[in-house]
Amino acid sequence: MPNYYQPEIETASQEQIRAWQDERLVRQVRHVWDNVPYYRKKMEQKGLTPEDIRGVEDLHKLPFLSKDDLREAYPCGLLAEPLENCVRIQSTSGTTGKRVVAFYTQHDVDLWEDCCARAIVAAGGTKGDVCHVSYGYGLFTGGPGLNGGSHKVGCLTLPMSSGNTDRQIQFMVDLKSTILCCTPSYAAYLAESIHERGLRDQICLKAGIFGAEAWSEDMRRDIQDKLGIRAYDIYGLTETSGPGVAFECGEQTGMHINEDHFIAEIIDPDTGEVLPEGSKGELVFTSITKEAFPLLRYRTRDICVLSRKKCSCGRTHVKMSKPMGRSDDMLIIRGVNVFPSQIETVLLQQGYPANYQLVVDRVNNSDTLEVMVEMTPKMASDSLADITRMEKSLVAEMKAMLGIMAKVKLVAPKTITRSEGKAVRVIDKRKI
Ligand code: DLL
Repeated sequence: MPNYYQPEIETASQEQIRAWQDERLVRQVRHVWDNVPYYRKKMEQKGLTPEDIRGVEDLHKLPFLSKDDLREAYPCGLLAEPLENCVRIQSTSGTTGKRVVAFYTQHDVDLWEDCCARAIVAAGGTKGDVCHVSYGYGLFTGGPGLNGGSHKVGCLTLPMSSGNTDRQIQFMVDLKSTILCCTPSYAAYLAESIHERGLRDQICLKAGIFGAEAWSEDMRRDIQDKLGIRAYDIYGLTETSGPGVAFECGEQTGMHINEDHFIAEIIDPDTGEVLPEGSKGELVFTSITKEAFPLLRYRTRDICVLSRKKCSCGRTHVKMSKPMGRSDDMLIIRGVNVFPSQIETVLLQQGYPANYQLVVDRVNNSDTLEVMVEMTPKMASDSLADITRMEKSLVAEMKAMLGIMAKVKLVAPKTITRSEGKAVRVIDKRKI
């Protein structure tokens, strides 16, 4: 029974990783050139042929792909295999424009599930575990990806999908779930609900695999404390297959990118220039093993840092930091760049739950930011004067973190709508 910790791959030397990437990149460029007229045209516009790409050192010559390219090529324009060789699609929610549809051959599904299996193993998962998958199933990649990974590890898999919190908790208790997979905001909600029902002692969870949205270190601590688990980050995007592109190990200091399948670069989001290791910039992925939907130099819009510092777990694959927001999630408020994650950090540090919503508007030609924050039940029982004092203190903390004034409104517990998938943190009325 393979346990999906694959030391010959996951602890390979830098030279070995590079050799795999060189060989696979050359093959992939040829595959795309031969089968994807859309990308071939982009290469031709740069005067490139496959012969110009002899390895990773030539990667920077290739044109970028962006979400706009994917939308333009919707639905099949970037498909690199005949449709009859494909066995699955997954898709983004399409809330910010046309949906992105990703295609998979059986081989692609297999490799994707291998990546998710590695993530489960890195979080301490083994054959005897009960893996409770509360990511959404269907077109969203979270449920199907972790479900497949869990099967491969040999865990008993509970395909819960999101929602129906009572049933989630009931199964957790009755079937003794040991690993919870869901978005961090849903994990926080489940933790809160478990405490309210007085069921904390009946929960057997030991680990959580949480991703698909930004979450801070403070939020990690909060969930870990409430559920008595270790919470691991997992990253991915529909365009590159789904979760499992990168995952955390026991060190919990960033996510190892599966470099045998993906080449990662960090670029300056404004100029496109490739930045040296350790620089903060936009993450770009090239998928070197995908058959149906291979993307070369895909701009994720996620801002992060890569590190090759030695990891105590022994894995040698490069680590990415938690995304520090997305360049397109970034709010520009009165000319200042604001990431929702900065606000979350302030809230959690001040002892507030991570239930908040930002409302951005424009009044008299000036941007306004209002932060609605839920109080804990104990805070809500404080006097009005105390609540006003807490609001003022939060305004000062946010000014220090963001550099701009925000209006803060403390609201009663459970008044901000809970999400069962990705949390809706921002309402930008300027765009409505
Ligand atoms: O969110 C895939 C996924 C499912 C990842 C389950 C992890 C777990 P999309 O819906 O296409 O795919 O959204 C991709 O979500 O570009 C990031 O901005 C964000 N994201 C994903 N994982 C993380 C994470 C899935 N661990 C977009 N931390 C990405 C912060 C994340 N942001």
